Amino acid sequence: MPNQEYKEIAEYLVAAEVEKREVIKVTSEIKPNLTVEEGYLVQQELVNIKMAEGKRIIGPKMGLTSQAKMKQMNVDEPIYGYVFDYMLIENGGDLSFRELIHPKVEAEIAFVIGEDIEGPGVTGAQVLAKTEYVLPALEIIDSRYENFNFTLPDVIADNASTSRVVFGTSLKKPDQLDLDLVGATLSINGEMKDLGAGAAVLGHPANSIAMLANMLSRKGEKVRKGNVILTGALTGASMLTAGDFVSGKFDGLGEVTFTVKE
Ligand code: 0L1
Ligand code: MG
Repeated sequence: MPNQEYKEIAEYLVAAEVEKREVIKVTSEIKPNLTVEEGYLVQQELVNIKMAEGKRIIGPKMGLTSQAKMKQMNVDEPIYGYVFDYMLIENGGDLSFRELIHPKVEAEIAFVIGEDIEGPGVTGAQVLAKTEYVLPALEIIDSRYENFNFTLPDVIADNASTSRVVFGTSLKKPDQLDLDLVGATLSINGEMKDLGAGAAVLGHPANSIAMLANMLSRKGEKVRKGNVILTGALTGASMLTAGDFVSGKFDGLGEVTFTVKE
């Protein structure tokens, strides 16, 4: 497929995000045989478009890191996408429902990277040694596809459904916690929607960043010092609606909240 075609698919997805409307998945009509590798080439074009608009990368993120989600999608490898500066919402702040299509929220642990991490062959222990801090987060995913209906190449092209992120304000050194044992609850309007532990993320959230570094190395890239990286969901994803008050409570890492405004 020529580069121009990847770029046109990326433009189709960026337009859906900007115009806040769901679109038919790429593999339905535009490119039925889109592969995983091509999905990442479209994603790269989408990243290039955002960078050309002056948007800044906060860090890559990992998705589909739990056995439950991988089984649901019938895949054996997680995916990555990128979080940009315009996606950040402060802890306790407001999420604008009208800016999004059909958002869902999930509870995650994020890492602040202290030194470059270059694959292949990176291990979770090496990641921990190069991590400055860990912090709690709520990720808001918002697939640009109708009804969150997509194949793996589709969701990769769509920047892994990345939309908004609320980072918590409690930063800990990674050796202050057993991150695989850190539990989290996700509540909406005081009702607990789901709960989980760090081990849901590939056995340990550091393994997720090791896998990310190894995946990035396939395109000659690395995890960079200063990246803030979402490692994947401890909980399932819950639908959001205007008026919701959302709270994620993390053992040893405090609480992250936001309100969904019209
Ligand atoms: O962050 C995530 O795990 C989302 C990955 C994409 C799958 C989805 O949109 O549900
Ligand atoms: Mg996520």
